Amino acid sequence: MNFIKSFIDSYMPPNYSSHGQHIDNLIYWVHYLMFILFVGWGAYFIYTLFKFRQSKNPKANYEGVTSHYSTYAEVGVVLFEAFLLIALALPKWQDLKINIDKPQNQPIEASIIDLRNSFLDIEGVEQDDITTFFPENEINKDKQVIHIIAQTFNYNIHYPGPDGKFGPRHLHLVNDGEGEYIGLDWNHPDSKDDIVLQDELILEVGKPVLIYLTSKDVIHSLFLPEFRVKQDAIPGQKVAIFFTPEKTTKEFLEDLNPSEEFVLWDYIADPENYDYEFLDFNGDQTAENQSSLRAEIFDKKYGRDTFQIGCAQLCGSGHSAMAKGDMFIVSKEDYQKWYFGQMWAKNSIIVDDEEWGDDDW
Ligand SMILES: [Cu+2]
Repeated sequence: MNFIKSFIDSYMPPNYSSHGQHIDNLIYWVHYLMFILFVGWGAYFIYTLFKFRQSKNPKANYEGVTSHYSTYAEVGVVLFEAFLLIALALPKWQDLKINIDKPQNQPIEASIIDLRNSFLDIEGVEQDDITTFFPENEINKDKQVIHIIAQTFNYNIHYPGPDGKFGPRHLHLVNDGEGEYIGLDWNHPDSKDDIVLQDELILEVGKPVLIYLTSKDVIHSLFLPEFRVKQDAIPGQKVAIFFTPEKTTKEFLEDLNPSEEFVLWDYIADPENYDYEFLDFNGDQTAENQSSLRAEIFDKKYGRDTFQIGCAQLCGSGHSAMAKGDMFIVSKEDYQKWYFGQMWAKNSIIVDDEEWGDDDW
């Protein structure tokens, strides 16, 4: 059966999630069983061609089969399928969807603490600003909980922010023209620290991800092939998806071409007020961001784009454009940096508002 496995492997993307091997094994087994059925039915077909050939059976027999073997065989098939469902499928489902290991909480990286403290030297920044927007207990929860709201033809990604609470979303607040794609009520206290991105998913490697997926308009299907995730996004339903990414984008791309160093901060789309020169995550005082040229540059450097967030449902005329290569799996330290940068951007907006007030504008 090894030839089936290698045939399938030649068409499968690499697997970088902890549960992915189970999915792959299922795909192998389905093909093994189908192959056995194919050979069995094919042999039976040839046998009947021979047994009921015209020279031996010049006249048709209208009586047919009188034995009960076929009935027994059918009962056998039903019992076997019941066994597959109850003894194999249900426990495996539970294994995959319910018995999820939770990693131990680990302290925030020392370099992030340094970064965080260095902001205290800046004029106008209070200890409270830092602790409000970068509380240590929230950045390092045991899993990443994210809402994804699909629409034609984008994915809106909603992070809860340090308070761990998702702000409420309302239909009447949706305004695509103003960039309010998910109708988040920004005046609600739970919303003030929320992060909303479009077509950009940043995840920490090795930490379980829990995504609640829904859709704003038609049925889409969130597809992360390298992580063996595919789930329909259905309007009016909130579907939970669990997976744990096991490889960073950096490792993935540098495996493809070890001679080209991947610098994360050059390619993560920079939000408003995300001051790269100031935050200096690259450590070289450059603020140059090339996220808009990413696909082109990566194709040249590595022969392919980074992980794609695809849509696996024919959702409309723009469906084919709904595969966006903007999913970054990052190290724990980079995730904390990114998170801190987001919170810093929000914090500095608040500082700006307080300093100048609205009257000056
Ligand atoms: Cu779609």
